[in-house]
Amino acid sequence: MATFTCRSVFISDVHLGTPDCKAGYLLDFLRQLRCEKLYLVGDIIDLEALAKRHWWHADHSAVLAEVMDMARRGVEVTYIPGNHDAPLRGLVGQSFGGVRVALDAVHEGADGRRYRVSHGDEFDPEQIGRSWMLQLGDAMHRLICWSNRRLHGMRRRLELPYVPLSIIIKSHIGKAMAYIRAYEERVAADARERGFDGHICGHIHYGQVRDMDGVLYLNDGDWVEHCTALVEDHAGAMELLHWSEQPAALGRASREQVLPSPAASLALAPLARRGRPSRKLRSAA
Ligand SMILES: [Mn+2]
Repeated sequence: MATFTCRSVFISDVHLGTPDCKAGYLLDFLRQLRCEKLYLVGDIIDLEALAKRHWWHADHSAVLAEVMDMARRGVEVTYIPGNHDAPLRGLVGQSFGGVRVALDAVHEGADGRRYRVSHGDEFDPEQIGRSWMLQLGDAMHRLICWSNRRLHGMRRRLELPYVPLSIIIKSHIGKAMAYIRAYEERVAADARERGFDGHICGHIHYGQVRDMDGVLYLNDGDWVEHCTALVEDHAGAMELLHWSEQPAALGRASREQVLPSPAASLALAPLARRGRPSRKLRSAA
């Protein structure tokens, strides 16, 4: 099997325990991965969804088994709970099979840059309380996920690569983009205030590599719609990677140069080299 080698990997918003999780792609990624550090940046197991409705798939167990196996092989695994797996915050400071649970972390890059790592819900004021806006947002998100599943199934039958639908919708909704931009500003301002070179988070399901006035905003995206991971090479360069039939780089930040990931590239990159998938992948959806 081919291997993908790097120094560190950051993934979040996997939402295991929901039918929208693209566990098949994630499993494929993890099985090829050879890294030294793995950060699970929150919302890995959707305990909130599981509490409402029990749903599970064998692939979801396989993802957890793969992570545990990586820890056994000596990979330094850190689990930072998010808002959908918040009960695990009660286990902060403990270790399970070599997986360390922490509220947040400081990652020192191979090039000496220092990043704070957290899920990122603390920068999302709309999470406070269950307002009707949030309920509406939830219903909208479910509708988008449902449409995305339908579209994905259709495209798979036609043997076209996976395309995230919501990113296309989101990119066209000015209000959503303004919200994302304001969120990024809050995260970057906090990193600047704390004296870090950047902040690595997830939460908003919108992967991004961006320089914000000298501070790096790095969002590792999600495995519900976009199947993205943030990876660090052995020189310290950070890259946002989309992983499906045709992996694509969606932004890169080395010490010398930052190539940001514009919304258009995020939406279209998986389409750029459209063709028949080189290998069959299973999907959990
Ligand atoms: Mn979250």
